[in-house]
Formats: sequence, structure tokens, C-alpha cells
Amino acid sequence: PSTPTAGRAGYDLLVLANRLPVDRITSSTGDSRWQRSPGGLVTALHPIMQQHAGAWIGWHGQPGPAPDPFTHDGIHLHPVGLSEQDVDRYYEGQSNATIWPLYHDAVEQPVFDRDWRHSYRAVNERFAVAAARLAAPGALVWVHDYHLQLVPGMLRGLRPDLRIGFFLHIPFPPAELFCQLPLRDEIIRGLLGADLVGFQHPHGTRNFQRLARELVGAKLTGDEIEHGAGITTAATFPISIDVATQQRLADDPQVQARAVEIRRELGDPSTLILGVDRLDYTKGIEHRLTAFGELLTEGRLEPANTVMVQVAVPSRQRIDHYQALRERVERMVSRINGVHAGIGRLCVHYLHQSYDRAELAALYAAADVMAVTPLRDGMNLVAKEYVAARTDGTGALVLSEFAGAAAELRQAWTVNPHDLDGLKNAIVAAAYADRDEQAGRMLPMRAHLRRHDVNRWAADFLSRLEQPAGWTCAAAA
Ligand code: GDG
Repeated sequence: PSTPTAGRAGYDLLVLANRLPVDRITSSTGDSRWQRSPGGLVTALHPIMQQHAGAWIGWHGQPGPAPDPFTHDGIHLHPVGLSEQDVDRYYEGQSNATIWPLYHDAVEQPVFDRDWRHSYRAVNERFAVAAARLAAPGALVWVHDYHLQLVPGMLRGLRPDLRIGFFLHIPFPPAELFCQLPLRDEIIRGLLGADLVGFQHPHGTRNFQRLARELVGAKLTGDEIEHGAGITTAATFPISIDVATQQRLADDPQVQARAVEIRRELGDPSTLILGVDRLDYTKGIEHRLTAFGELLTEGRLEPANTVMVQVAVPSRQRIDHYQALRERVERMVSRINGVHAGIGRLCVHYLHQSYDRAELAALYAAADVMAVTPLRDGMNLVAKEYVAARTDGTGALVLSEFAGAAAELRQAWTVNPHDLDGLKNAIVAAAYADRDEQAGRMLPMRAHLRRHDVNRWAADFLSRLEQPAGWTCAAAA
């Protein structure tokens, strides 16, 4: 495609993500309005977007033509349209049934489909063309996540003048897995179109560097990857949460009162174990339930005094793997309750629903043990939210070593979720830890988070992106 030029000066900062940071809410009377989505990414980028008068390019969440651009909460939003077929192929197919499982250690079998790849390319091109049209000369463009890995290369071809950054929110897999992808060369070249590529964990950064060397013959010097068309920096930027807001919410008297009420409604158990995840096969929900069930059977946790609350937020419900997971999890929950519950007393409260931030904060405040046991996870913000919410230094975090967060939250009870005995021991140790031990672990993690919140993450990435170009425009053209 030709380089479209904006009929105006264009934006100095563009963010590209699969989704716009708003959801359309339709009332009972049929009126609809946009509402800011709850995610931390929007919160982090909001002040920066306002300061730079930036724009966000993304899908508005419904199949069909794109609505006109609009401004919400001071951010310019430019919807990208996806047809029903794009949603099927680019989003649910290539993004969520090929790339998602493959990048998470292939814990489910990735599905490969030629038509999905064509659609992925076409939609990436649509995003790149929109960005090329809207960016001011020399603008900063920040592309997010696995849905848009071809965009940096495509955009570089259209607009060599831009500073392009890419951040991957999920793990970047080792070469042995990545090389299964028929799109492997295109993806590496796509990412190398960026000036800066950021990962959650040093493993991702190293995997990418090695692949750049092996697949396109790039030369590595420190953080810099020198390849045919220029220089790309690859570095690690662990994402975080809005710590101050999470703490404020935790200290809110209404949230505190709700936490007490939740415990009462659960029958005032001596131990409340909490899980909060999208219902996703990467999150290790089955491993957690198996461990909990065995601990009840063995009497190491007392069924009459121990309750597990598992919030499993509905997710990607049209994809087979997710439907099968839901069946398995629901069968396990019902088996544990069938054996161990009593009249009016459940052992596992399974909630296939989503909640507002205040209710989640009340759950964090109510929980003695937070169980975060993914088989692989880019970061896992739930673990960080729980730590930020424990403002009095109590509480116990059980954390999988396969979550990016484990690299930072080192005082958690760290587990390998595949090691069932180890997982059970950690849950028991966390459940019976006294206040001193809880505080000894919680306080250093809280101190770490206060120094590393999401604002710092965004500022670190953007300031690195602004550093002098390794790119030569001539080479890129
Ligand atoms: C991807 C990567 C990486 C949960 N239930 C509700 C709700 N949540 C919020 C949590 C948390 C967020 O959703 C989930 O974030 P995670 O990090 O745990 O997981 P993914 O969705 O898989 O996110 C992950 C992340 O991107 C960021 O880079 O950490 O590794 O997989 O904030 O609180 N929010 C609301 N209602 C709920 O019921 N409103």
C-alpha cells in the first residue's frame, strides 16, 4: 500500500493494541455509551496520552464496520473494523488458538491454519496503514502484544521516520517451540521493524535474540540486534500495576467492610484460599484444585474450616480448548464439593463471573492465601494486586515459578505447579504461616512494588524508545 499522509499534522504518540481501551455498554433501555475498560494498561498510559495528545488504534470489540473515530476521557480513539471472518480467523484463530498456546509452552496443542495466517497478515496490515496515516513526522508508536507482531515491520516500510516500540505481554518462547510456526520468519522480521522490542522476562528477551540470530542472521552486541535493515534493541520491562490505586481501594472502609462480610457469608472459615484468573488453561486452575482436593482428603486442611474461592472470569468461550477446560474444572469443583462439603457449607466456591474492582479488592482483603499457579504466564498481575492490597503486611502468596512475577516477588511461597506434592506443601505452609512469617515475606514484596509500579514501567519503556535511533532511514526505505 502507498503511504497515506494525514490531512493534518498527525499524532506525536500512537498506541496500537488489539482492543481499544473502552467497552460499549448498552443499558436496559437500549441506549449505549462507551466506558473505559478496567485494565492497568489504560491507567498507565492515560496521563502520557493526554500529555502528548496521543491516539489509540484498536478494535472496538464488535464485528462489523469501524465506528467513526471519537474522543473519550481525553484520548483520541481510532477504531479498526474486524469482520466476523476476521474475528474467527485473525483473533480467535491465529492469535488465540495458534500463537497463545504456542507461546505458553504449548500447554495445549496449537492449531495451525493457512486461512488464519492470511487473515492475521491482513489485519496487521490494516493496523499498520491506520498508524501510517495518523502518525506525525517522527512520532512515537507503541505497538502491543501478540496479535500485532507483524505491524512494526509493515509500518517501518510505510513510514521509516517513526520511532516504533513493541511490547509483548505474554512469554516469548524458546526457539525449539517458536520454530513450529509457519509464520516464524515473518514474525521475527516483523518485530525487528521496531526500534525497541520489550519483554516481560529476561528469558523472552534471550529467546528473541537467539531467534533473530538464527533465523535472519542478525548480529548481537549487548542489547542491540544488528540486522539487514537497521538496529533493534531488545530488553526486559516487567509490567506492573497501579500500586497507589490498589492500596487506596484496599484501605477503603467499604471494601474492608465487604471483606468482613465475605468471610461471614463463607461461614467464617479459619483459612480462606483465593484464586482469581481468566478461565484459561495456562493458569493452572486444575493443578490448584487437585492439590486442594487431596489436602482435604488427607486431612492436612480441615474441610469444615477451609474454603477456597475460585473466580474464573469467562474468557474466549467460542474456542474449543476453553470449552473443554470449563467442563473439566466444573467437574473437579463438583467432585470436591460432593465429597467434602456439608449442608450449607461448600468447600470450593466457583464463580464463573466477572466482578468490579471493589469486589475483587474485598476478596484480596479477605483471603488468607492467594494461590497463583500458572503453568506459564507473561507476568500475572493478580499476584501483584494481592500484594499491593495487603496494606497491613498479612496474607500469604503462593506463586508459580512459571509466572513472570516470580522473578520479582521472590519472597512468595514459590511452587512448580507440576510438582503436586511441592504445591500441596506450599499451600499448607502458607495456610499455617504465623503473622511474623507473613510480614517477613509480604513487606519486602510490597516495598518492591512501590518502587516498580506501572507508571514507572511505561516511563522506562517510552524513555528508552526516545533514545537516539539505531535505524538508518536509507536502509529501511
Ligand atoms: C496478560 C498476560 C500479563 C480479573 N478478574 C476480574 C478482573 N481481573 C483483572 C485482574 C488483573 C487482570 O484482570 C488479569 O491480568 P493477568 O496478568 O493476571 O492475566 P492476563 O489476562 O492473562 O493478562 C499476563 C498481562 O497480560 C499484563 O501484561 O501480566 O501474563 O497473560 O488486573 O485484576 N478485572 C475485573 N473483573 C474481574 O472479574 N474488572
